[in-house]
Amino acid sequence: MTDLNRVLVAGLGLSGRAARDVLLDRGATVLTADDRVGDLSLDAARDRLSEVDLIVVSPGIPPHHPLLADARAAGLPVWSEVELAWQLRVDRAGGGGPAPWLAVTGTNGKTTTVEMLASILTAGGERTAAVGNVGTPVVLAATDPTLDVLAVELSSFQLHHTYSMAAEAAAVLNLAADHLDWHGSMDAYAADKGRIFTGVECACVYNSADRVTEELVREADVADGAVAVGFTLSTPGLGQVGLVEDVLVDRGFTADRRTHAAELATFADLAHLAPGGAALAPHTVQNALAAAALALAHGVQPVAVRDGLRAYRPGAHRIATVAEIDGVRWVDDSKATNAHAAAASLAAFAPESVVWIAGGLAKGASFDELITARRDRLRAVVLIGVDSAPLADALARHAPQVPVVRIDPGDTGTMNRAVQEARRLAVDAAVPGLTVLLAPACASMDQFSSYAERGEAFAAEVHALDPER
Ligand code: UMA
Repeated sequence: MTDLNRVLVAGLGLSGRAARDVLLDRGATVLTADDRVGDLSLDAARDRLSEVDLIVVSPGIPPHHPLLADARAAGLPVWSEVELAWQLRVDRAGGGGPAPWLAVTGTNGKTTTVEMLASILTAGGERTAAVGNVGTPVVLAATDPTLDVLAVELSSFQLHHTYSMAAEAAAVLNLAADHLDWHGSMDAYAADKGRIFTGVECACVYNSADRVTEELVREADVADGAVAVGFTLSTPGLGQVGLVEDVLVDRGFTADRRTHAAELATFADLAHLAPGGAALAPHTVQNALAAAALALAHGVQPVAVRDGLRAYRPGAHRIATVAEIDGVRWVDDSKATNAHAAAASLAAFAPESVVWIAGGLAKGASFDELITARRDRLRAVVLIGVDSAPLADALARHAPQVPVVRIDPGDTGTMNRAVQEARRLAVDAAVPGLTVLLAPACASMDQFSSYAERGEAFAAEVHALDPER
């Protein structure tokens, strides 16, 4: 049993502060270190390791950081805030032990999926919260006795140092190259994602169209009796949830699944999630099916799936129309922080209809596949960020005919300049039905504090274009 009396909390962001507070409440002696906050840097903390029995590390600190290398060499356990949360779970006020966890990971769609899941669980009468990478540290929810069940979004960073979690049900939505600078390789990234299935009690949910997610289930060490359930955009076979025309159906959990599919919801229940009245994006339906599968594994009734999906409203910065000015639609998808998400975003628009604002921190990714697959959508491109060379090179290789404007990272008012350039390019194009789309395919932290701040800066500049508002 790890001693929790003397703990170093490395990183004092959202999760580090929550970990510190919960540990202090339990009477632990807590040392904190951060390169930006307080007076002990991560480097300086390397000399204080003899004072602690455990390190709780923030997700943004990569495993190759010298502090963590020293800790491993000294035999000190290194936990994520999620591992701490699992270890400190409290019993539910209503009895029955700690609240079970329904966990979601994947390269894209996990925030939407946990929020859909929380909405379905709420419709089913459960007291729940969407927590984890979505924004609320898991350790706060796990120590809250009023919650019946948790909808937990987990990033690969969080899973890397998580060892004991045994979710009631877990899903891997998809896997595409991301965060390779942090993990070192695609295999290491996939392996960390796969940890979500370890010890699962009831159901491992995978994407039938993404073989890697299915392999992760096959390789997982789960509890006896746990089942694998795939989600598909086709007619589901036994052991899947999927579609019969425009109806979401279940053949994974319903008692008569050998012969029947149980209706869960229809496309009409999701109609409010189609951008600007366009067709429902395939990934939205996949996310809804994954959320439904996790909720069914927990035991909610099919009617709660329908009611929860109807009630769900997407968060900000996810293909949100900010304004329509002089016939040009301005769309904020700042949440598209990698190539896979930007590809899904661009797919929602007609050929040659997008002035695309992209760039930021590339995180070691390649953009060749993205540009090859979506160059037909592009009318023009505005590149922002300190690291725009990989995107600029991919555009030059695969879409040389598309005009590209690069905003110098040394310029002040990056987003102001990007929006002005995008407007000029849209006006010059002089064709109807154009969209200026912020879907950067990159993280934001080079020039903004978060994808949310980047999206808000975009919206503010767009609104400033329209004096009528
Ligand atoms: N720090 C250092 N030295 C370093 C790196 C970081 O001192 O070398 C310090 C920073 O100064 C800062 C703290 O560590 O004070 C930052 O911590 P953090 O970046 O790990 O972030 P938190 O504020 O704890 O937020 C984390 C998640 N952040 C990351 O994974 C980078 C949040 O996900 C999450 O919402 C929050 O915990 C609550 O669980 C954000 C994210 O960008 C949304 N996630 C990535 C993504 O979705 O792609 C994985």
